[in-house]
Amino acid sequence: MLGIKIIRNCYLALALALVLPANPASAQQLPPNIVMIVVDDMRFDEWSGGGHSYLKTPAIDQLAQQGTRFDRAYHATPLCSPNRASILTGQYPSRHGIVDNASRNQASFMLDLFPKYLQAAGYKTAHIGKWHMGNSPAPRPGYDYWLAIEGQGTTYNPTLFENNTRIEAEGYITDIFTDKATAFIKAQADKKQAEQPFFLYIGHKAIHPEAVQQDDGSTDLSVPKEFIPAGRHSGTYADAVFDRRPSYSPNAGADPDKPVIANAFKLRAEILAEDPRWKSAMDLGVSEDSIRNRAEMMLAVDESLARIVSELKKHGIYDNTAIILTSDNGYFFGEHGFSLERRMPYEESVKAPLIISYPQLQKPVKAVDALVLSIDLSATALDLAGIDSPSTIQGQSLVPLMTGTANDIRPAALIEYYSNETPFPWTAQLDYRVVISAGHKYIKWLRFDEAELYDLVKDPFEQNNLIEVPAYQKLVAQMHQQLQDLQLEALGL
Ligand SMILES: [Ca+2]
Repeated sequence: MLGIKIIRNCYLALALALVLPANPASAQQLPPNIVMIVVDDMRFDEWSGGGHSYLKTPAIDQLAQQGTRFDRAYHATPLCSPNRASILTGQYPSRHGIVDNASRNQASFMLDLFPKYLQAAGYKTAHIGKWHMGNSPAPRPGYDYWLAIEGQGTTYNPTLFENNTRIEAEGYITDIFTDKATAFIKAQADKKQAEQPFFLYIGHKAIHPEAVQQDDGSTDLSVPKEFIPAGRHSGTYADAVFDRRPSYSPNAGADPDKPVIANAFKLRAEILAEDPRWKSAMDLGVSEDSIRNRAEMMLAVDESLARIVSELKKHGIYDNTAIILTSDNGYFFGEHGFSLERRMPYEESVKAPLIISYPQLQKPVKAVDALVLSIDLSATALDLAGIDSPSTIQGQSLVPLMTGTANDIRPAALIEYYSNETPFPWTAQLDYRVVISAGHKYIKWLRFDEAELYDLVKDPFEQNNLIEVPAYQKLVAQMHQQLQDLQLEALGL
């Protein structure tokens, strides 16, 4: 196919040479199809292989079995719009400018999205599902096929925008996106896809609660924040009880080690007392029902993956398709007192599920514990396609980690959070930067003279803030310097 380069990356070429069967017919290895699935708000542990105490996700488990699971993957920022922009541009929020969930429609049309590089190289590119970098559902540059919802959309009978045409669809939104995705795959396969690989992005609405987000980033409190599973899955886990993490603290604010959070919770208590709608909206501690409903929503996501894999296999193109599954941010189940705030710097929010499968890599590394970030996915997709990353991409390809040939492993990862918008007034001052190293997490609250330090090996639930402990002062100084260096890099300086 015109313009598509045969395997360029030396790591990938070497790895494929090592693992591919010696078959002269496959010497002209065509670039792979790439399917990228982003599940909204899925925690790192909301799949059975990720450690959920009762949810069963056989298709996701199978994907991890086939490919590579990244056990220390982090969101560059644990918030919907900014991280979606990071996933699709390979840039930190400081660089791409989508710093919050306010509707940045105009800015979102100017992002340097990696699918446009695939498209320029001859790929057929598709976006299906949630966009949410700006509420506008209009097609963004770089896509040949576009199907989106406006803002957060609705779970049942959603209004869809297919290549600028408004459609009133019927059914459950996860199933509808899956129908569209499998139809796209079929159409590509029918058109001799071997000559034109495709990139298919699926942005699930699941497992986000029903919500209306206004253009200023605030949410409409009159819309109940319900998690709505597909009817066929409702009640599957009716009696299940989630094995809560040790940092579960439904009553919030009791942790004197986290003064910035303790102050925010004082403000939260005042706001909740003033307006009773907040109390039901916040679901403090996150009920067992909410966790069950989310798990049941995941069942449709898992079925969606199974259907996509089945469709790829039916057309004989599964082996030459890379599948990337991740989320945009995590969620709290009452850990550290948080519930639907997300966006805070603790593991439940910042850590990502991430699985990448590419069957051409016959013996991929099964589990990677190197630090990786959402900004790495753009470089990874382009690397798989044999395309050089543009200099605007700040992340690194994960392919060398999958093939065990990486020699440039990130020593520390930066996470950014901007709090410009106001969906939760008590988080409005909580801008932070985080540095995660091999064993520690350093959190700097930008608007306060406060910081936190956790030993993620000895204290994985982040219950013991070491910031004032004399023996750690040298490490604190080192990590603060590292943070400043990484922040300059993130800004592109
Ligand atoms: Ca989200």
